[in-house]
Amino acid sequence: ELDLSRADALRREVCCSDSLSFLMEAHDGLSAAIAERAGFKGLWASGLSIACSLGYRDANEASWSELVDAVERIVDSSRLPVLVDGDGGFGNFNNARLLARKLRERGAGGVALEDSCFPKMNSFVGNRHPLADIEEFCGRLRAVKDTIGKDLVVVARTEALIAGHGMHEAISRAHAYAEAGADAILIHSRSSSADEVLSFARIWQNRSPVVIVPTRYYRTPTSAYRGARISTVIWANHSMRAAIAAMRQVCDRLVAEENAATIEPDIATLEEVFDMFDYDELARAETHYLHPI
Ligand code: SPV
Ligand code: MG
Repeated sequence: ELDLSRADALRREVCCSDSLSFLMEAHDGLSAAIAERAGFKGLWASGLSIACSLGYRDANEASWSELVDAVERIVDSSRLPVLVDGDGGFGNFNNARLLARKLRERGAGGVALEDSCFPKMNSFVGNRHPLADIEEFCGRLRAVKDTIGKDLVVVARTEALIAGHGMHEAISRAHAYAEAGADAILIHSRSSSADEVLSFARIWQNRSPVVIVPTRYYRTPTSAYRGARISTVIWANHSMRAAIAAMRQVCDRLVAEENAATIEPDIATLEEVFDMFDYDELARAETHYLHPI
């Protein structure tokens, strides 16, 4: 029941072309809770950021079960719907539908599957991103749709532009994936300008909702996406990158200064830490259950 309402909540966010939605990256319970408190309405469980937080490379080094465990912490730590980066589904149609079933069990609202081959490599690393055969990938999408029905939003992501195959290939793959039952199309680009995704959106004409990831083309104002009737923007890795910068700075200063006095004003207070996960509730519960009056 909870899962269904999260899928419905995610569908409202991701599949609505009339208003632009934003999904914020989360990679653990803490980043999920912070994003919720900041006011985001949905989360992106980023493969890159989860891998990074576990000390892995974004190359399918984390197993599907490690991903599912990370998603559970994200789901449990906020009330927001979570779109999970399922990479290519960890194998063929059978691995993809198993992943989808497990994600539903852990309370995800949706899964994004990309047309890469196992093991995948992060879209911004290197130049070798072989694409899956269209029919084979459509089989993964159909297997997932048949298995989890309406219980998860299914976003199909094409890496056609990342792989250098051009707009024609991207559009014809989007057609095939929509036909296979995808609820939305994620068009990924490594260009430093939004021109590619905007021209995709122009040609695609909202046959199904469009999701974008402006990691490299971060300068484009959001109004351009509203104008193009993009449905969803994913801020895919920004909490993880903020954490790297902040942790690095604190470590460097502690090594150099051997003293925490100057750092104290720049880091979260312990009160903020305890407030984040409602330690007061535990104290009240103890009064109720351990020491009833
Ligand atoms: C992720 O956040 O893991 C993504 C987006 O898939 S990207 O890293 O841009 O490929
Ligand atoms: Mg990813």
